[in-house]
Amino acid sequence: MRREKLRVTLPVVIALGSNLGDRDTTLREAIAEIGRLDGVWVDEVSSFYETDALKPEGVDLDAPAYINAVILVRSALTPHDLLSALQSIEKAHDRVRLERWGDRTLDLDIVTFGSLVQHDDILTLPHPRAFERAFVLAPWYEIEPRAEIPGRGPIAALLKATYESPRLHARWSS
Ligand code: A4P
Ligand code: MG
Repeated sequence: MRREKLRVTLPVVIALGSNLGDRDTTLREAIAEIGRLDGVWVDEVSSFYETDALKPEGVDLDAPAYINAVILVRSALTPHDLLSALQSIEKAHDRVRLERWGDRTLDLDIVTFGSLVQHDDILTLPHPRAFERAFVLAPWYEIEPRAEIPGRGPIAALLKATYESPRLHARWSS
């Protein structure tokens, strides 16, 4: 009998964003790289949406627009190990951190990790701002309309309360 190691996994929602360089290619490569991580399996990928850049002072129409997407994965990695794997992928795509919410080639955020609610210097779960961002909620709603954010409620209601309208940019085809 073939013996397989059982690995306990939790469902994880990851948000991807890019507003510098070849945005589509960067996101496609990042999704493939996440799928190749040992202990991470990609289940669903949303369409790609174009969204206006949100800066600390508000929407900035002079900044390059983002492509945003959301993927659903299962992770056998711990939340911190997954975050550092995602940060390595960001780094490989020449991500530089100059200013808060600054333009970037690639941003990978963990939106939810199972139903975990936790906070430390490195990682906050759920992501503290995802609940009010159409650029996260719209792609997520497309692939998991009944999802909820622990402590915040159903994403369908959260999405209705947002003001921005992400524009459909490209359908996902693997
Ligand atoms: N961190 C804590 N919790 C998390 C989490 N759940 N997922 C820490 C990922 N990272 C988490 O992030 C700063 C630190 O947050 C990390 O070192 C990690 O330890 P960062 O990626 O280095 O910098 P950032 O992304 O500029 O900071 P921040 O405040 O997390 O930004 P946001 O909230 O992610 O917003 N506009 C559009 N249209 N589309 C976008 O995708 N993204 C942002 C970034 C701003 N405006 C945008 C978009
Ligand atoms: Mg980030």
